[in-house]
Amino acid sequence: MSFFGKLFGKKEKETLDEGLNKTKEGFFSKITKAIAGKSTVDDEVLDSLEEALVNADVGIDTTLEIIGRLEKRVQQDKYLGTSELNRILQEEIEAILIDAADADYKNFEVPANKKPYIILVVGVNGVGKTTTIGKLAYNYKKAGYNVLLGAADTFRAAAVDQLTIWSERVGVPIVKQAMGSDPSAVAFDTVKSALSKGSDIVIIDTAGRLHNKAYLMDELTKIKRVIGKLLPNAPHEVMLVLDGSTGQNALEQAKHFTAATDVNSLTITKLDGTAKGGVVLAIAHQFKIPVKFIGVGEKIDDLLIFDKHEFVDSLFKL
Ligand SMILES: Nc1nc2c(ncn2[C@@H]2O[C@H](COP(=O)(O)OP(=O)(O)OP(=O)(O)O)[C@@H](O)[C@H]2O)c(=O)[nH]1
Ligand SMILES: [Mg+2]
Repeated sequence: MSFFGKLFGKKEKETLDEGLNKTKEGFFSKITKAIAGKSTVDDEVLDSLEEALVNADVGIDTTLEIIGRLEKRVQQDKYLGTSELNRILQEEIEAILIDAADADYKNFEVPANKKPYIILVVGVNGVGKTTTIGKLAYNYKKAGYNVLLGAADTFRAAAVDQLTIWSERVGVPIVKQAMGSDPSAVAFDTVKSALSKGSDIVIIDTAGRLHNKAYLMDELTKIKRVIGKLLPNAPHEVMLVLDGSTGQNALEQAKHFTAATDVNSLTITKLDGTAKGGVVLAIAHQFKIPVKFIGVGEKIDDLLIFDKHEFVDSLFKL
């Protein structure tokens, strides 16, 4: 049973199925080849499966965990047939993932006792931060929240324009300043405005590209400190956005970012149009931080809650 049950509706499921098409094709042809012509799950099948998973961008650590769990199941049931392998593989993959239900809220909801709820969106350039913010604003507004956007990516003029377009499209207010102004000052203004307006949710965009990596991390630390001065315990959520189409690079980025700054939620974008979606399994397994959302397209309703059951189910659905 899916945790989200009816909340993960027919339309969302179709969007997910469609978004994962390329990954599904790659994943399946590899797994099918690994077990072709075999009737029982022996060492040879497990070896081929291991290779198939690694080649499907699942990553070595996660693949070894999955194979280890399959080996145990095979030991329990010596005559386990390859026909049951798909189902067992699904079960074992699902068991090791961390999803939105492991976060402190589910669906497009935020905790009622944290108002305004501040989300700081971080990640390297081009991963889909601004687009994800537009989609989040749309979904949170639809769920009945008053949303306020903060354009703290002041590094490029186009960044403020891009977020402004999203704010108009969704119909939510935005706080911005001139290009080149201090990102922390924009974040401060945004939170202050949210407090006086009584906004429910604040989503702050940040620059992905600064002069260098140390500067970027310093900037994020400063933004967090400034927000925290206005509102204790804020930002409540620091969301790291990762580009799923970069496969193992996304995993590496997640490692570096989470080591340098306190991230407490993950969003993986661009899963449509890539065969590297297997990396979601690696990310959702290897980090204690929940994957909350996935991006499966450029349109406003192409952001989905990451529900591990639905994800694995779609991945294995032919
Ligand atoms: N296909 C697809 N494209 C996406 C998705 N999410 C974002 N994009 C596209 O990726 C490109 C970069 O997205 P942005 O939102 O501008 O990325 P960003 O992280 O804000 O980039 P910077 O502001 O330069 O740091 C845009 O062309 C988006 O339309 C997705 O889920 N699927
Ligand atoms: Mg941006």
